[in-house]
Amino acid sequence: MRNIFLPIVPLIFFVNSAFASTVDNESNAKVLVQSSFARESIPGTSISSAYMAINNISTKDLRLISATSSVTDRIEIHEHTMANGLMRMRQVEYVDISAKDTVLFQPSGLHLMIFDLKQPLKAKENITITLHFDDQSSIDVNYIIKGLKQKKHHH
Ligand SMILES: [Cu+2]
Repeated sequence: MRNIFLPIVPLIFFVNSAFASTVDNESNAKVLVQSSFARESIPGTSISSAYMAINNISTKDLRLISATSSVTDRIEIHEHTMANGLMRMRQVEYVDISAKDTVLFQPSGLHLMIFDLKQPLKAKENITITLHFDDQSSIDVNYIIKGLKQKKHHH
């Protein structure tokens, strides 16, 4: 996520990967979604997670209330929290994005949790997720699929 605020080189990279989606149903843009990506699904599972930065470019507070996609019938808004040194996640009903503010969905924080994938998500493919807001507006966001991190599980 930190790349967002770095100049020039990362921006060119993001533009090339078609990261930005603007505009809502009405044509007066309310949110700008950047740096959107989803994780490749772990083999043998039908879950994934998706991340992005949602910038409310309007002058009114907005509330993200749901997300939908053709790749599944079940996407939840989740949040990671640390409790007694353990990473936990829980579902949240909505996420408020104040006027002119940006909310980050990022690993170890807020994320879209994708369940019951109809097909596995493969690296370098794209999916579309529609974000729905409490003012009835919505936005289709393109998410590039990133490969799984090659990290070993230690205990
Ligand atoms: Cu989750």
